[in-house]
Amino acid sequence: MEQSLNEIREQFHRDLDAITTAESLVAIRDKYLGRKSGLIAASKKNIGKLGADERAEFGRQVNELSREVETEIERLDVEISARNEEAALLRERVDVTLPGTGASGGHLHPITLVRQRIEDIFVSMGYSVEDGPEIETPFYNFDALNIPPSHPARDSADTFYVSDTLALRTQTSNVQIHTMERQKPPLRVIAPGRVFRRDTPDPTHNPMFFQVEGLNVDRHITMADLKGTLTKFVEMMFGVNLRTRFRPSYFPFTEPSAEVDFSCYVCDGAGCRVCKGTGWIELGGSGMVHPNVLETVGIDPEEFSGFAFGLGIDRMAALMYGIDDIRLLYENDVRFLEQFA
Ligand code: 2NM
Repeated sequence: MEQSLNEIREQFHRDLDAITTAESLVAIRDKYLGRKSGLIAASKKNIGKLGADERAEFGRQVNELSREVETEIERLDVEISARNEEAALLRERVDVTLPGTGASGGHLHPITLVRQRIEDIFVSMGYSVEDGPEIETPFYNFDALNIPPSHPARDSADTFYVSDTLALRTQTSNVQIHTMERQKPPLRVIAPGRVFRRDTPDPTHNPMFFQVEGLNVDRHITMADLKGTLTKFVEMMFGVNLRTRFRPSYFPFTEPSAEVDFSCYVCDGAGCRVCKGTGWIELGGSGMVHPNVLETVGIDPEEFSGFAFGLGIDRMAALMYGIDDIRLLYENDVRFLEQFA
């Protein structure tokens, strides 16, 4: 009988050594401790064959084996659970010291970056930033600017008409006209925004582009104020020690009118690729506001005078970022735009 219990014990330990999972542990419990067909229960059936003395001793040994099996199974169950948990932790381990993949945030368009710099410069000089409609009547886009009814710029070959009475503005001057109708001088405003012209796209032209126009109306405003203002702007935008020059020109809305150049910031006037060998870079157009324009908006040209200018924002962006084709700014290819984050 003792031999038999020892055999069960040895078999149990061999079984225990062989198992690795909690499921097989349940099977072992059944095999040894099962109430009906467990090996320990089965060995109890022989108890009747024993004498009274042996019976008590056998009962004690059976109970001891039961407790031992119970304890061992419990111990192994805890061990397997701990092992499983450790394996799971290893499997799901996250190395917090690895570099992150980074969230790609958005950023401003290069034209917006340049526009904001321009706005900051003029705001620092006391200008306010004004906005206006991109679809405009011929009055605000042409008539009020002293552009005659027969002027070629009005032709549908040059201007996008959306109806008989409305067109996409060809410059932002409509904003200055609206502003002068509303406000009495002194007046210092810039109007940045989109403008539209029926041009064939090429590296320096796009049918939609960005302009900033400026207007300063007060008593005793002269050409000297214009030159001082734009020279200061060039210094703040492209670098100190740069010079400007004003070449006589013609616009219907200004008299006199002038094209503005500034000395090349790459070669300082010696001539290079950026200035195409001339030493000068074109900035834009300018002039003294035509008396007819002032009169149209109810400002007395005998009492007030003003200067105005128009600069290309995309041209400046192309210059500052070394972009050789202005159309790249409008394709919205993220691989291109990302360079200006
Ligand atoms: C330019 C060049 C010269 C201009 C004129 C006016 C207004 F409304 F006051 F008459 N605004 N902007 C102007 C003057 C625009 O663009 C090349």
